[in-house]
Amino acid sequence: MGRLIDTDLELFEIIEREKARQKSHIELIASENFVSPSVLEAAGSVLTNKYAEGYPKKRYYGGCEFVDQAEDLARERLKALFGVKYVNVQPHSGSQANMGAYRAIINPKDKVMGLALDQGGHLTHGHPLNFSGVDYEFHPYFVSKETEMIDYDDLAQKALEIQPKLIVAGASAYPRTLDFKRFREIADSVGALLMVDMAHIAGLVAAKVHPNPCDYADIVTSTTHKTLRGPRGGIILTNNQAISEKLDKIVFPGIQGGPLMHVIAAKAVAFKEALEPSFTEYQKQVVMNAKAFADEFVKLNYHVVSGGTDNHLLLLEVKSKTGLTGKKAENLLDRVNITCNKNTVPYDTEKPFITSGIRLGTPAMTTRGFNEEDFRLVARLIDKTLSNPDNEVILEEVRTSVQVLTDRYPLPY
Ligand code: DSN
Repeated sequence: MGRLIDTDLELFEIIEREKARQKSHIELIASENFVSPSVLEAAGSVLTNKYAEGYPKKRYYGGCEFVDQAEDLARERLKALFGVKYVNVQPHSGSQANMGAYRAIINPKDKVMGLALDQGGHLTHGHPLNFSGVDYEFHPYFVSKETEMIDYDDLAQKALEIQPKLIVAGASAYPRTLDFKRFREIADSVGALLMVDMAHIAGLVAAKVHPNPCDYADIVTSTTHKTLRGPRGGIILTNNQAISEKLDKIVFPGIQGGPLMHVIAAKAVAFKEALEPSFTEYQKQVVMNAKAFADEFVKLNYHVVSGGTDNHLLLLEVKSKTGLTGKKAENLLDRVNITCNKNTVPYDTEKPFITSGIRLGTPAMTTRGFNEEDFRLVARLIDKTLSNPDNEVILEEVRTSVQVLTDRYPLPY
């Protein structure tokens, strides 16, 4: 046994290369963030050695007294963060959280409605190859062609026709505030349950810069590593005791075995950080940065989906202004050390692997200290890159500007 640098130089160097990439690139993937050294420390702690199947004080293994304390801490902090009565912090991921939530409240073959996957919905909201699409009968709802925002009237009408057991609200590429009150009213109008997957916006919700779905939904799921800025993992929240009791049995032993106690400890650290006033300031800046970013693209004559953003991300339709597909734009931006992902835009005519757009998020670079002016500059660098795809001199100029920016805001690792 020894340090990684001594025992496995090959892997050590891979990690060092990834660290250097993270430091030197402008990270705009809307679902990514940079955790604090404290979160990293807990995630890399000796708690990874411990098996703890079950829940605090009801485990199937001895020696759980300290991991019990870690899980209790995570649970209490999470309840305080979202003002909710019952939580489960064991899901290994957002997908596991969603599987647990579905199984707790609906049955196989039940009808469910979720946002269309090519309009911002998520894999676990009914993709035909995902367990959600296999186990349940999903029906999509859509954004309006005119406003590119969720068409709640159309959703209400479709819900009347379909009579779903469950409506799922939540998205992985939707730049606008979700109207949970309206979702609740629509669900109630057809006797459906409401589930909110707040993975993307959980940090904004915690900081009260987005309405809290826990006030409206029967069950809420999230990941912990996006705007919430914790380790990779999932969580489930509810105010309903009966749902909570069923859910705990479904997460373990229903779909998971031993919880990842090192990750649960890191979740506890992240929840503590999110309860601090500085986290609210951070989330306010995330949103202000996204607005400035979107505004600059509008000034540069890009089609910003829905005309702007209320949250941490924007969807940029690149094809009509630059002639490039989303895939080409993503690859080109990679070459100048700007990382983002191609993304379909509403009513896209390109296939999901090609797309007409890119998704841009502000959480990660806001963590590093970027402000509105920095994001306006990044918008201009993106435009310069996409407008000059074959001009190596200009691409080199952009790379230099990226390096100036990333050097100005170092990472603490
Ligand atoms: N893959 C995540 C995202 O990028 O939004 C969702 O799970």
